[in-house]
Amino acid sequence: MACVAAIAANSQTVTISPLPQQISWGDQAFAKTEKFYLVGASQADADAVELLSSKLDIVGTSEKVDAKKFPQATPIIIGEANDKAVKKFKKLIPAQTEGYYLKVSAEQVIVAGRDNSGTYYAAQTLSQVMSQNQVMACEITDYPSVTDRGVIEGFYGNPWSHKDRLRQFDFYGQYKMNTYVFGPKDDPYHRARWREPYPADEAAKLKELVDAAHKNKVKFVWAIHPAGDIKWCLEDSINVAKKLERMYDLGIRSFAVFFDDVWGEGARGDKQAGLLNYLTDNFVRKHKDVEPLIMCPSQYNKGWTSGDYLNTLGTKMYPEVRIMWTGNSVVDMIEENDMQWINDQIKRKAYIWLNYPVNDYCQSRMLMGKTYGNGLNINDMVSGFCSNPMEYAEASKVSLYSIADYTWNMPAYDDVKSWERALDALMPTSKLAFRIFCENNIDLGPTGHGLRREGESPRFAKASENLMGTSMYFQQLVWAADNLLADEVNHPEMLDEIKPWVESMRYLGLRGQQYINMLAALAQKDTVAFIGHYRAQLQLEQKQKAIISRNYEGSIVKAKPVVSGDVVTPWLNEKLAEIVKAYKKQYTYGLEYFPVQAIEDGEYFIKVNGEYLTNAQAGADRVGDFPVFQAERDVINPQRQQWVIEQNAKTGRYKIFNKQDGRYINETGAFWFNKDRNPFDAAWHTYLLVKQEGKWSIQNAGSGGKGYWHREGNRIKANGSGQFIFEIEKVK
Ligand code: LOG
Repeated sequence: MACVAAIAANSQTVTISPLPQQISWGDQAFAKTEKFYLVGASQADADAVELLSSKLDIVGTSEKVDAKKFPQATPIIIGEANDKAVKKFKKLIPAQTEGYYLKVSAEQVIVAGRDNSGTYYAAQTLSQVMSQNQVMACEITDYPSVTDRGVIEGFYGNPWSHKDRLRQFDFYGQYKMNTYVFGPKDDPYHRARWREPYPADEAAKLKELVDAAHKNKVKFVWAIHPAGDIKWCLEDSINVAKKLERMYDLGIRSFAVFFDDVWGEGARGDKQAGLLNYLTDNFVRKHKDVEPLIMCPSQYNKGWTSGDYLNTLGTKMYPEVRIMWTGNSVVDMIEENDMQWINDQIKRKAYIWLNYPVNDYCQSRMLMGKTYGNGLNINDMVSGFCSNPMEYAEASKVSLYSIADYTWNMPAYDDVKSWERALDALMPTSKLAFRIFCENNIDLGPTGHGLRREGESPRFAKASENLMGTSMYFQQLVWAADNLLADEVNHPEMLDEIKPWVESMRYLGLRGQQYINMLAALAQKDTVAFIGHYRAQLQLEQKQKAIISRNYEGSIVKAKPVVSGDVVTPWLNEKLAEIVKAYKKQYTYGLEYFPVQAIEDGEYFIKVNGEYLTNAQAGADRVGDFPVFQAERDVINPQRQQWVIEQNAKTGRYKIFNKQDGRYINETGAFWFNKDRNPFDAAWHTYLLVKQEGKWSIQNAGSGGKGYWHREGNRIKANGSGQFIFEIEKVK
């Protein structure tokens, strides 16, 4: 025992984030309460000096190491490679830009940067080392794997607030990310009204942001998105240059031009290259302190490439202009082969725009899981690596913490450990509750972009093997939610952001408990109790469904939270449907409390104006043809006009298939059938049926969008408003 305790007392208790390139720990150097004096402060990076002064007990400054002047204090020797104070340690400082050497010992601390950022990062690391109660000696040689590391605010939806951004910059400084690209799609002066200057008050705020970024050694890259309506003429080239010039006046020194998500004229590679070259000549090169431009192409992922667009950019655009890239598709993780391919096309190193953890295309989900899937050997193949996050700035930090880890020390990146450290750092005293929250908010569900994230609700499969485990799991959800909702210590801004999801998780837990109660009531044949719990469950479900995130006036995107949308939620919905079915089979008591199924499972004619929807070319394997309207009953093959309509227990939506050959109708109104995915795709091929004054509307649901079926010529289409036009009649 004594031996174990001794080891514990003499080993470090903190893991530095991001992981340093080289680190060796020694014995105890001093206590957390140690006093220090600074040597070299007048020449050293001012932000680094300020940081240490705010975090440590600094009793004064001195020109040289002088034990007599501050007998009770330890010297911190600080500065950049050529500064007087650190000159003699110059050989120890790594040659890489932003590199640093940090040595903590009982006698002295050395904080030596290759450049200003290096010193600042050494100071950041030192403040992490100092967070231990017994501060252990250590020697660190450190530098980044990727030159431009950080975040691109590039999503659709509510842009981050001023305060969100200020907090982000502190976070980037803390975890050594050096880049922030400003490109929120719904900032009017970035995109829709790109020609206009920011109003004075907004410009002043931007100036404040730029200063805050620079204090944290973060490059503030301001992006313009003129592609929607730019005219390829000198006048508009001048308009872009003018706007950049105005942004320069606010202190911005790095710029980007975006052409993503446009088609037609705005997407022409030759014209875009021309504009970037014009801006390089007439704006960048006119200033001594402006970085080469960054551009986001229209074909920004491999799936969208065609013609010689990329080659045009690669050959016509000045080689110093950096080109952004999201990977093999819009939302993708990046690997070595992918980098090889794109770099060959554009004849330069692509600048990665990683569309994760952005959730603007799956707004009901919070993406709180591990950040994995990017190659660990691509650091020399990229000219930058930025993550596009969620409009939920604080919640995004779980992933951004790992992006910082990954881009700083790529070969050593471990997504699992990084995620664990992120939870610790972000919610130190609510870690367990926060962990349960994050575990249940991981996957994106099926989306057009296809990315899925593994491991949602990882403990549920085991837990739900038996009743006790299931009950415990739902209790945990409630416990974690209650703790987070009551938490007044940790990270209030984060809790505020995730609150709608936390509340939804609480309702999910409570509903699960009611399900367990329903099971017990059924086992005991207690119909009154069963109906009681059933009703309680319904009420909870209604409250859960009423939760809306970002529900304020002027909100660009409101979201209906879904928690564990891939695991626990569908499981519970299915179980509830099953148990209700089982109850209805045995009992009649309380039937009036169950919602009436709009249409009973069965076989139907589907008609518009008396004409029958008909499977005219039956063929079980054919896809893509579509049913047509026919005035007459088909007396030879009556089944061609008979449609089986069944409610899907899992989703409550209806599937519709033809009696003749079993083919389904898909979201475009065409036939679909997939042997591999038999019987059908519940996410895509299900509908909502609603009746009003004798007529039905059939609406796409799930992944199929929300379009209503309507009649176009002789067929149905599902992209419009065709409400209450269908006659649905039971086949007798
Ligand atoms: C947009 C981006 C959006 C993201 C995810 C790029 C280059 N552009 O499909 O603003 O946040 O995908 O929805 C995009 O990724 N378009």
